[in-house]
Amino acid sequence: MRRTQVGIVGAGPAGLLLSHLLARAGVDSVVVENRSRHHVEHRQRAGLLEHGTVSLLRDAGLGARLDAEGIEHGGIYLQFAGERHHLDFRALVDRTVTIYAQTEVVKDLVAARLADGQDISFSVSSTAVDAIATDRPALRWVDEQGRQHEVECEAIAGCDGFHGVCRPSIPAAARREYQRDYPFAWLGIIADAPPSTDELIYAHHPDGFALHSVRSPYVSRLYLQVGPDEDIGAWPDERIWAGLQRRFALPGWTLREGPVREKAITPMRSFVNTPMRYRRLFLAGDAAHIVPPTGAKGLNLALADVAVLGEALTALVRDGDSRLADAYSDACLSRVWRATYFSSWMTSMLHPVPGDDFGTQVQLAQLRHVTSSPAAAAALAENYTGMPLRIRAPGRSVPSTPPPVPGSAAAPSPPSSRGTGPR
Ligand code: RFL
Ligand code: PHB
Repeated sequence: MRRTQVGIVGAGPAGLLLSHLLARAGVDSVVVENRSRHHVEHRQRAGLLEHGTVSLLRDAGLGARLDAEGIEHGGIYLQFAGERHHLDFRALVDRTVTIYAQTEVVKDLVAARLADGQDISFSVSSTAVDAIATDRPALRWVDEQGRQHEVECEAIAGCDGFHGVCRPSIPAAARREYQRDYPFAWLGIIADAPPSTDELIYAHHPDGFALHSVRSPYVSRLYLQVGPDEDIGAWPDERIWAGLQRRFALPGWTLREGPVREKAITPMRSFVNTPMRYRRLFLAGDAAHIVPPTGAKGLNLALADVAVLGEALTALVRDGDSRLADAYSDACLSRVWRATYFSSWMTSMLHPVPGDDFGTQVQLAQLRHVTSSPAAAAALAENYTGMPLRIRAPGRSVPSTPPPVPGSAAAPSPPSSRGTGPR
């Protein structure tokens, strides 16, 4: 039987970065993925990297294209009651975020792994994990040509997303799930239209939430709140643009339209599985937790998990030291719950629920608070730009300077109101 040190299920951002970090520390891994390389490299998802995620990728030698093509943003706009307000993250917490699509992170990771000689098995089927309670768990799959494979591992990393096979393979009595579903969904489009804004616009409107994000100087990413069971067939492009135009409308500002290249509806859910480990099976990323996309935390959490897991597995399988592996779940869950709280708070503040007039007034009061109080704005900025990683990637040190304390010398200036739109 073939052997490896770490069997990795899933070649999404979590699985690929884990394999990369382990290789840099001299640890051998096998990666299996049930979709094609083209599919994982072109699946439209996240687009926003926290400050610490950018440092992590750079420190792992993955910064070249990110530095050349990533678009640094120093704040966001919050729009409500017919006005657009700017939150200046640089002034508030001395932090920025970077727009760099998940598709590009995955392309960079696949290229780096293949250049390194890593074997990634794409388009597999019948993935299964076995003997996870022992020191020699096994990973099985059937390749594209129908051949069966089995690899004996020292540990298995379940990086196979929310619908993967790893989490359900943990005995029900050994784990607990926490879940909240939201009564709405996001309809997202990619449009060949130059962005109409220099920074992201989160808009609260009586018709529902809308978000204007960007992908490049020529491509916009836009989202619109729809009902939870909405059919994409009921949303021809003209209806989507009309909805976006209404929700973003401001005097003197125009939303540029263009051909819609892709559209899809995403349900909104918060989900956490605890603990994130069962014996020699470690869960990371969406396999362990899901956040609604409003705070842009999912991809960042997935990469933060594997930064911790890379160190823990290196110590376990290379040095025979289980202390970091034992600390892995708790170390990740404190960040996970923090991001779960923040993304559920952002989601609740920005999505009006039809018929809930009381709730809408509370949302508007919260929005007025975060756009007028430097303390409230700094709390949003601190969470949005991301908590410091405070971990070491294998072989390298990730610097982590905490953001300034509001009221200190580097204190934030009050958020500015810009009723007329972006600079
Ligand atoms: P992934 O990306 O789902 O990768 C898991 C991989 O495992 C494979 N797989 C299997 N392979 C082998 N055998 C099996 N049995 C398998 N079952 C599954 C899958 O094919 C897949 O390739 O999980 P990972 O690596 O944990 O990464 C998580 C992120 O993808 C996710 O959290 C983000 O995309 C969430 N998200 C956002 N996160 C951010 O940080 N910032 C954002 O701006 C942001 N925007 C978003 C988002 C997610 C969205 N959608 C569509 C869910 C916007 C949207 C619309
Ligand atoms: C995106 O660019 O896809 C994006 C940005 C910010 C979010 C969610 C998604 O909060």
